[in-house]
Amino acid sequence: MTSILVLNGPNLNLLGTRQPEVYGRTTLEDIEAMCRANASEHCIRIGFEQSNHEGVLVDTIHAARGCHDGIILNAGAYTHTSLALMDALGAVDLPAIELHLSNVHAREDFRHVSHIARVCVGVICGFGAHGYILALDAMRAHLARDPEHGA
Ligand code: CA2
Repeated sequence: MTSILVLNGPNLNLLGTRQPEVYGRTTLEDIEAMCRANASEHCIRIGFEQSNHEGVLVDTIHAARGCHDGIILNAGAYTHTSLALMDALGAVDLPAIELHLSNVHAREDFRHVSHIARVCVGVICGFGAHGYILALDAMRAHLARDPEHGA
């Protein structure tokens, strides 16, 4: 059965509690429930994880090899700073999608830079919590096209 890791970076555990005008009122637990419902509808498995620590995110990406067929990563602010996450994604040879709740291109200049995008098959941003469902749909479609990782 196809399995997708949904990995969330720093501060995303605070979703729904602060800055609702930017990130909405949906909590990360709500998003996990939405992702699990979508996965079961499409008969796939998901892993759903969050860490505030760059090294833990690197370890989690490494551990995805052999367990998951693709990675959806909202790396939070590490998107804009982390060469370690870029290297980890490049090393595991799993298709990855970069995801953001907000439209990072409509925000501060430093959010326009992504070190992760170059090792991702695509980027989804600006659709709030629904972006997670868009990313799951996009990853399923991508895996279905790829005979090495297909269902
Ligand atoms: O839009 C996104 O999903 C981001 O990845 C969110 C990151 C930000 O650094 C990226 O540029 C874009 C920040 C996550 C912070 O989440 C909070 C949630 C509630 C309250 C405060 C922060």
